[in-house]
Amino acid sequence: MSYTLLLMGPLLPSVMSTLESSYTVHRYWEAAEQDALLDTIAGDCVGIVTDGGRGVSAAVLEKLPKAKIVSVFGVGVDAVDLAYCREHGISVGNTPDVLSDDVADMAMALALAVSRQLVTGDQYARAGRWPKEGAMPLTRRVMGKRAGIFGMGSIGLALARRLEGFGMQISYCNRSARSDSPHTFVASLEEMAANVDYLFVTAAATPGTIGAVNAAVLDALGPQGYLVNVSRGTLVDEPVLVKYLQENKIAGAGLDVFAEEPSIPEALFSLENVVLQPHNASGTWETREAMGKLVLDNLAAHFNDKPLLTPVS
Ligand code: 8YV
Repeated sequence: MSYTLLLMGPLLPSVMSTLESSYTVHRYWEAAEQDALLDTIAGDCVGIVTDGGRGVSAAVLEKLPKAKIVSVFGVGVDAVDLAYCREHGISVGNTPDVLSDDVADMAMALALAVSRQLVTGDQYARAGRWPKEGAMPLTRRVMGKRAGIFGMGSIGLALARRLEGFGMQISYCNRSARSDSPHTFVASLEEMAANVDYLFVTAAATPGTIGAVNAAVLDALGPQGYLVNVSRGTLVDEPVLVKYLQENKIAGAGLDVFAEEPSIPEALFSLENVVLQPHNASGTWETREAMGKLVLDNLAAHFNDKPLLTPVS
């Protein structure tokens, strides 16, 4: 008899098929009556699989008292009710490190795209404007500029390695200085923002970081500064960011994440100083396969009474 799991949302097809060949899987997002599904499986369901965006709420967890593992397809666990899990002895596993290079690549790509106006240039070329109107407007150099990284975890470190290749002066704002980083530690986000051309957001969403990129930080970044966010939209005061972009109070933004995904503030769609992505920084076949393997390995470890490979502490 296989273990019964609840799957909150769709994952990579290969991961879902391995999951469904090893476990009895109930698909929450497809259920017409979700509460009824929870009632039906409550006596059997011993684990939950979800992704970083969906997570799992206390309302679902409390209906499944036998579920003692939440295996998350993603590094961010802000959508999982961790306090509930802690209180009820539920293990939580996530997928750190395997996605850091892709997320750092996306941060770099967004910085390049918004500074060099890649999307605008592409549209200019495709619309046949070059032969008619001549060269497109000039853009801004990236090489040698000053970069500040908010959140120097595995993704921040991977990003710093890329920024070094662009000859950037790098500073970072983190809970504490890192002995394994040669870059300049700045305790205050506002102070760091005042001294950089690019502010990269790579911190996890926690009560201490949510809303941290506020008007004061964007004022400090100033009209020559770019914001790049590959973490969570909730770290930024989004209405203020939209206003600042409309009024050119910052130079531009590269955004992979938003406060109310999958909604994106419509006001951003008409702005040329913004490059948007639909939360796709970890979205490569290679990384999603590696994330899926970790999700499955964490489940296997749990059901074999072994420590999770990548537990959330
Ligand atoms: C994923 C993420 O997009 O790792 C995270 O925290 O946000 C992303 O890698 C998501 O979890 C997959 O749906």
